[in-house]
Amino acid sequence: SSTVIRAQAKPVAESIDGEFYRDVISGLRQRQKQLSPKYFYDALGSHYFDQICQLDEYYPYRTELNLLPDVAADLNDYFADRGAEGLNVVEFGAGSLHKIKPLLDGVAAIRRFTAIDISGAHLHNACALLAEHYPSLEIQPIEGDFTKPLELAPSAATPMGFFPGSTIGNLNPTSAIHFLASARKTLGDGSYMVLGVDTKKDEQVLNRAYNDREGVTARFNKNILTRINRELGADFEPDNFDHSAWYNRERGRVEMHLCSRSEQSVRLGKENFQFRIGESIHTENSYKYHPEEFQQLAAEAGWQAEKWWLAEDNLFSVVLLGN
Ligand code: AVI
Repeated sequence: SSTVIRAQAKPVAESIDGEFYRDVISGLRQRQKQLSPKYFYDALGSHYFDQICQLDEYYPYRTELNLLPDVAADLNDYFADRGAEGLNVVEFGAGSLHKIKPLLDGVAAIRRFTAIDISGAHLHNACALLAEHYPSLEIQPIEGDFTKPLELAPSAATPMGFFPGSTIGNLNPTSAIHFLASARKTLGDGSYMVLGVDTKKDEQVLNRAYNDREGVTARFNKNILTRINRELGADFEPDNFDHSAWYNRERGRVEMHLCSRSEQSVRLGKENFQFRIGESIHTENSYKYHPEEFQQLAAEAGWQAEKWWLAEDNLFSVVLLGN
């Protein structure tokens, strides 16, 4: 049977003096109020995100998933004669582990799988399910914030980072460079990284993807307020905020906001935060990149683009980086 190595159970930041609290307070004190999108992913938020991935309008998930078998076939050839010790795939922000399957099915060199995610319960369930289907794979779940450096369990296998879904787009370009540099440190010299990168495209396609007709993205967005109420004791009325998302062409990103429907005051700890009608909390950016733009960004973090895959109509891209 498969080996599940060292499950780390570290609560993320739920206490009143913890990181979550400090981040929320400092975000709400800004002139443009903001919250980090990493806090979307509690159990319910992860569930909403899985629902988003099934929406017609949300092209990134299925487009990347359809591209991954081709990626896997090419990676299989690429790694066929590079090192007998095989590959340790390290997935950053592993979520539901749907994306790793095409790689596990198609790349013979993969021996080990290290899955890092902030949502512990979700991660451990997903790893247990994966272990049933891949009995000879070594699986290591790590509960934690993938944007911070971490230590991999010692292994002779060559590390290959995996960061699908265009999650890199949720970091601003400077943070994306920091993340890629920190991932390079975690993975080490002579390592690789496979990333999903969403492309710049028709604005209507982008706007539809973040404004679905069923309102799932709106629920996903507002859930961050429900989470702050539950875990930090705030008194947000989530229905007193409107979901708003649009493509900002100048910045090359889709922005998500929560806009106050009325003049209102929200209490958190000892502070009251005032909202004007229409005033927003900026909850997420989703940057879109031309391949050349992304290649340049990766180079600043010490990575070279070895291979690119583009989906039909250039709707989404996958890149293999090496160092
Ligand atoms: C996880 N991430 C890549 C998604 C995105 O498209 O930026 C999160 C998301 N936000 C709204 N819909 C999906």
